[in-house]
Amino acid sequence: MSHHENNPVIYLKDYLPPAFLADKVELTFDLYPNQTRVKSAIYFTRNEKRESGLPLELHGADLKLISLSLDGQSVSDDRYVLSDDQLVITEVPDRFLFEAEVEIDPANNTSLEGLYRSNTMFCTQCEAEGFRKITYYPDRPDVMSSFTTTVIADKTEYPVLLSNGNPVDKGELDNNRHFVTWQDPFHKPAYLFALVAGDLKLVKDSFTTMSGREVALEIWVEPENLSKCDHAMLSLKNAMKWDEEVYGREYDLDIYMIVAVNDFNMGAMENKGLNIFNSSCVLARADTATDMAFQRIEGVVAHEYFHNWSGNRVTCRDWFQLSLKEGFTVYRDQCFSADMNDAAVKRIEDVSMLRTAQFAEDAGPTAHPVRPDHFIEISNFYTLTIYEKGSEVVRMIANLLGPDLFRKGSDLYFERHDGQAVTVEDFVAAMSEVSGIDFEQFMRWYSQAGTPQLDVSDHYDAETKQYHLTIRQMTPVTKDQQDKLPLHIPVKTGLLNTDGQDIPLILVQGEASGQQGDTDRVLHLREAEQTFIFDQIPDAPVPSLLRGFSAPVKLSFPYSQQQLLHLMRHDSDGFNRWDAGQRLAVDALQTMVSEFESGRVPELDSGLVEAWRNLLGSDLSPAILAEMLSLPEEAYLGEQYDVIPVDGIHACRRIARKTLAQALESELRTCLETHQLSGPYKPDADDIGKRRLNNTCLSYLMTLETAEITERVWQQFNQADNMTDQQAALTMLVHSGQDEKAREALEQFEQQWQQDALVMDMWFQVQARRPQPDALARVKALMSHPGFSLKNPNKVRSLVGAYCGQNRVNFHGLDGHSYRFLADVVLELDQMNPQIASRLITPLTRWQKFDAKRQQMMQTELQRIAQAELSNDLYEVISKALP
Ligand code: 0A1
Ligand code: ZN
Repeated sequence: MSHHENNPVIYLKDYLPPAFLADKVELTFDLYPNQTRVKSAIYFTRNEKRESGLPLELHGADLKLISLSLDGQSVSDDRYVLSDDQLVITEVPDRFLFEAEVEIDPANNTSLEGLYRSNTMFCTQCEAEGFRKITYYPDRPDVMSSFTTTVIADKTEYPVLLSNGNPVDKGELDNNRHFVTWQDPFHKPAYLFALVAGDLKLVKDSFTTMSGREVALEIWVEPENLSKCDHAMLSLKNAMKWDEEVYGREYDLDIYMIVAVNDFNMGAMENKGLNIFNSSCVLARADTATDMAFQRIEGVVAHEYFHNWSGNRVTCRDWFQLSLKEGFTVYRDQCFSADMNDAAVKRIEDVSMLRTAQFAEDAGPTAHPVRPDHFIEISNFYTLTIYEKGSEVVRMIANLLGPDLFRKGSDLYFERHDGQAVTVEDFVAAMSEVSGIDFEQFMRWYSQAGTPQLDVSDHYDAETKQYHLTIRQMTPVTKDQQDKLPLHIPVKTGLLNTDGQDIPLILVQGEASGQQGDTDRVLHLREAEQTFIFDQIPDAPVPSLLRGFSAPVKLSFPYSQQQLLHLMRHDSDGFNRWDAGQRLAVDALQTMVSEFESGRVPELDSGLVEAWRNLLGSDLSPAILAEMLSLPEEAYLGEQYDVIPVDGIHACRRIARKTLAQALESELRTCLETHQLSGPYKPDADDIGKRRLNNTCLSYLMTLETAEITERVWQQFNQADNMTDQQAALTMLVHSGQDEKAREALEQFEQQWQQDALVMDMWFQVQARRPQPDALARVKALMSHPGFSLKNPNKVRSLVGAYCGQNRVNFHGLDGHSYRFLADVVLELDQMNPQIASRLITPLTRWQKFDAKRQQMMQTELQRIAQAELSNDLYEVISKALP
């Protein structure tokens, strides 16, 4: 690995306030694809929090300096030092005007960070440290300033010129050029700066805020996408209303803009007043987007909107505090989506994702705390841990306080810190102040990496009628942290009697919130081991533990099949009803995998078949039924092992699905008939639930591979008026053993949708996930498809990301070809887009979880990558992942 002395590790403990603050920033962009000129005028003042005499240090990357002056005087060569990433000017006064002009090359900026081109438009991405690719600046979130931005460009090619805040001036210039000046009165860090120029079309609406102000809502897209903006607009209005009602937060500018771009590293970005979105997170129409896409759009639009308070008005002091804005904002968007849809289903989806993907991150070499204490490249820390686990930590705080106090706490946090750049401690202090709760031990959730493991055992004493629950907690060692301390873990608990009813809980030992006699109480686990004793329990109960997934932990309890069936049927907690079914399925599948591993023919436990039969005969809502009927994903099953039996899991899950289909064929058919939809497509919770259930039933039936079912799926593929059903049918056909049908369907789909890049992403993805052994060859061939491009992150994710991340049997094929393939792609990609390269490599970094042969092959590829000249991003990940 090339020696990276210019990629130093940055530590939280080294934080120092900035030496200079910016009071006002004026920018002028003269846009040209290859030679854009950026003029800056920055009014700096020395920060009293730092010692006098410090030089002015500005960040800068890939900039060509044209001119430099202080208070109108050009700066002589001996007063400044220019390096690859910095401009340092010595002997500056306490207050001065800094002016510079730089030249940049947006057309060749393939990193999609800073100012770049997407198709024919110009756009920016500045979080986390992209502004330094635009001009010299103290590119850190604790430097907040007002921005005035003038954008100049060719009038014909770029009729629309946008930046943050309000438009204050515009006009015509020579040579067919024009300009617009934007002013953002709110002080913001540079990472929230944005600029867009292009030939864009507008969808317009408005929102009247709770104080009666009218806000213009604008969604800017390429002309062909005008018909795909309604859902995003509706989601935005719903989010604005929700934030007023639930958090008392009102929007602050007169205009709120969203722009859809095709080339974007992440989902979207909360730039002040000018959100820039990956087109996949804005554009939806019934015939082009799945229910999942509709719901993701609703969530992401809300997420970015909510950042206006949790992130923009109150921002982060430094990037170690990233989860301060992200964890809180994810928690807010999860609650919003729960309110807009089926709350129980939303919780199940969020927890599934956390337990599958975040737990895996926590167990891998890049594990880090919700608040990391060091990094090389901050872009590597936009992770499931920061976002999803961070949200779970906020959720625990919210649950500890209850809704009223949590609202008081958030009000205090926003009021006290409006316009400031703050820390996790500031957030928790507000919550502690309004509630009187002591969060000292709880703070370890922010500093300690790894997923806590809870081992629970019980004992019922028939004589005393007492029930003992003993809980042990242990957080496994992670790469950077050897010693783990006990956490404060809220374990929401209920006890079911033999009739399935909740027993009133009278706790005589141990700490819990709630009243004596409540039927569900939150046990406060603080020690490494604690016993909670319940009194007046008439018979041995079945414990319902961690209700609603009250803490992001793994919990094991020696449940019998009978007990799980009891919980599945009777638990008053919907989440735990689902989870009991999942535990039952995991047990059954693990038994099968052991059989498979020892060379026997695995058979599915008849208890599971009967449980699924009961589900199909129950009166559960379609949405919940669909969730409950779904077997745990291969990735989640893999998580249950130290060494993942990839092939066994895949084979046994297939066998289990087929066994269920054979045994329950008539029930599945009946279910399918009873939930038929009528009327036009609606992406509401009810219809989404029905479509999900129907496609779940149909895909079980498809495992039977009869001509009749195949025909039925084919009909759905052809006749569906919505992409959810069409895509589901396509997947069933392509993932079945019927190659001819698969080929035909793919061809037809391509014909129908080749002009629509987002739909084609699905076409790539379906093939990438195909379980048949030709998948790798197909993926390689598809990389030369005219619709594919390594420069477009959505395409890379849909094809290479989906194959390596979601096609486990094939990716872990014993010939090692897929490992080599991924390494090759990552090496090529790192030259263009380091952020995407370092994300894409993830599956190879998880070698610890595989057998010796696979481990060795995976490590070989990591070592091969390490030989190359790498970006900071990839270097950091590879160096952690190497054995
Ligand atoms: N703050 C955005 C996510 C985001 C982060 C980094 C980006 O570029 C490297 C882009 C977007 C959010 O949470 O939505
Ligand atoms: Zn965010």
